[in-house]
Amino acid sequence: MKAVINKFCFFLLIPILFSCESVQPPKPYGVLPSKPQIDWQQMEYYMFVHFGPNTFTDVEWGDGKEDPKVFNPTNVDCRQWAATAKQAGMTGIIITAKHHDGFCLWPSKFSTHTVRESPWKDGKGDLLKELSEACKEYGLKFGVYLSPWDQNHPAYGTSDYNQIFANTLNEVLSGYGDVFEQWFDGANGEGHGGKKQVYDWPLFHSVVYKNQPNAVIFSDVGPGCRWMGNERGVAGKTNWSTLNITGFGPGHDAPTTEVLNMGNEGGEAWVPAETDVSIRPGWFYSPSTDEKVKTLEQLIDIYYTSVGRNSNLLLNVPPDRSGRIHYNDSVRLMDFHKAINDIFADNLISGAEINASNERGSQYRASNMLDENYETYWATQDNDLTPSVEINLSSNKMFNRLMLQEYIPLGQRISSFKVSYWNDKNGDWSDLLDGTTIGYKRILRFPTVETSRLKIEFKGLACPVISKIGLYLDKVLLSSPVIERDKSGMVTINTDDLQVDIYYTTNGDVPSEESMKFEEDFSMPKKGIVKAIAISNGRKSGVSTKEYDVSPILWSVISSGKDAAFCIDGSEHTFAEMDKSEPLVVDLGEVLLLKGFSYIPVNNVEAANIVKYNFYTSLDSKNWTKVKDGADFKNIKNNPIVQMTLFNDVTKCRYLKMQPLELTKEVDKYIVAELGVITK
Ligand code: FUL
Repeated sequence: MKAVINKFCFFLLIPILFSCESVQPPKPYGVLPSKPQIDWQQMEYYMFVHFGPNTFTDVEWGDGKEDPKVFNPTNVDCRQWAATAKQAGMTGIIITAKHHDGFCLWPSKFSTHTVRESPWKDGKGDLLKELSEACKEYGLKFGVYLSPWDQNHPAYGTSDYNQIFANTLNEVLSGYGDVFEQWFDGANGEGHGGKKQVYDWPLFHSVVYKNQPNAVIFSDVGPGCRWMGNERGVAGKTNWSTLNITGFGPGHDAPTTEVLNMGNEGGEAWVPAETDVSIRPGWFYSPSTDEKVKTLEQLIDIYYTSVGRNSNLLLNVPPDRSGRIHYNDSVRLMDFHKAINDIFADNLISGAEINASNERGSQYRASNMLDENYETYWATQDNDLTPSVEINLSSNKMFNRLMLQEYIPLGQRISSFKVSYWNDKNGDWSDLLDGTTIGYKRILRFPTVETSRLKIEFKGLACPVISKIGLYLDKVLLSSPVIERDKSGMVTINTDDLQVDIYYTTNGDVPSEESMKFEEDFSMPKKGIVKAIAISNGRKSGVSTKEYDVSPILWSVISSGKDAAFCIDGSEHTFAEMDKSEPLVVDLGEVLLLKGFSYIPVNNVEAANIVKYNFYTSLDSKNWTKVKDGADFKNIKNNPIVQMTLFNDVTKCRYLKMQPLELTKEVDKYIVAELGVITK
């Protein structure tokens, strides 16, 4: 009897075995990610930490001449950084082990400009040790940023430097356990005495792979992952993880920022995008940015334009001068994490029925897109490049977010797609959106629809291989109020939302329903701080903050130039355009005691902003004192944010003169959004 059953079972099994054997998985398309790149992509969101002498000197780029004694944090707590990252939902931390100033956060044998020479822990500290251990404790991956550009090292610009940098790299990558990402900054400026260096990238890469075979190498062009072309947090809507790399290199040799932003369809190598952006305006901590931490809405927006556009998000959270993450950043991160969790907690597609126009076989059925397992996916037969799927929800549902994920181990295959929903009113399908690429993860935003049916039509370079579809309702936050002050010092507070009340404070307190209600513009012509919140039926917006110095009410621009007065009208949205040969001269209308000035460039990487300049002050517009000689705004090309510049001494003056010497691009005219003062 036993034998009979066995035989019988065997015959039953034959069709199953046969059907399994006959359906092969789809063939991979184009270049493919390596296993470390797949693991890296699944990390999605992790922390960048900029920490070093610049934390204490209030500059974005130190010049390497800083006394190592400036690095003197009183209470470094890497466990607090790791705990914050973990609680914020992050998966790792990348630390600036050495920035352009050459200062090493570990006691390197190959430099005399390190923590060893600083007063921190009497020169016995090792930040990489503390952070790598904290990451291990909190289950986070550890990564390192090392800048080849080194303005301190005496060998920079000589034939010895590349080997010295390789030794440095070797030290970092062999001494602190696993490193998931090696971040190479492509910046290549001058070192001692204007010396330049040609970097030996093959040597640097070999040191990485020798020590950390699974590390993903970041640079403008990879090879592990790429810079996505701006520091604003906005990856391309079209974003290929493939890139043409022949003839290109990091820094000056990089492809255009547009190509970096979008990748190349059918590109030669798998080099996915990473979005690096700071939670504050600058990369390093400054007390002047405590009130300028990005709002919750800005962070959520960045999530959609990075993780939601096939890019990992590397969010910079710079520790303060004590060596801890500041309360303001930490609170914002927790709110951000909660908001993202809330939005994506409830996948409205669960329980839905899904039908595809084509299925490769039962192993690759459409319902694989509804489970949580990334490894199971829907695929069609090889020759069907334009299939569609129809989703029937069990009842009418409201949603405004669609998430799609390709199974990237088989390549990036979708080149476009179209989504429509069943419109009960018309009794027909209505267009919802058109998209281009998907990649590892794509999240689409659209106005809320209520429907029970959704249709997605795909177009692939090869047959689609889709791992997941999700539908969500983002109960969009109330918009944070926009605070603006005009030339005369009148402050107005606006919001896009209807039927909300705005409350504000001018004493630095966090506003609430107990605060002053904004009903009409108010005057604040002198220094001050305004904080505002929108509230509607218990729902609250994020808090907006604006800090002001004296308003330009009495000011006038003396130099000619197109729309010259726009650079002192209180608005960042308008700008003056001047001939490069002509300085910008401003009459303050009264004598002021100034600590420095502020310059707001036009916030666009393509704008002709000022990089290098001379700055003068005067009491009578005839006798000028040069207070800045050949000074420059660091990193202004990639990150065109407000520049706060302090003079060496407090200066009494009535007139200001700024003479540009170099612009972010080679053109004859420069532009200035706003010029302001920092009074004593
Ligand atoms: C840039 C640097 O110049 C900035 O200072 C910052 O480190 C940023 C992440 O990369 O290239």
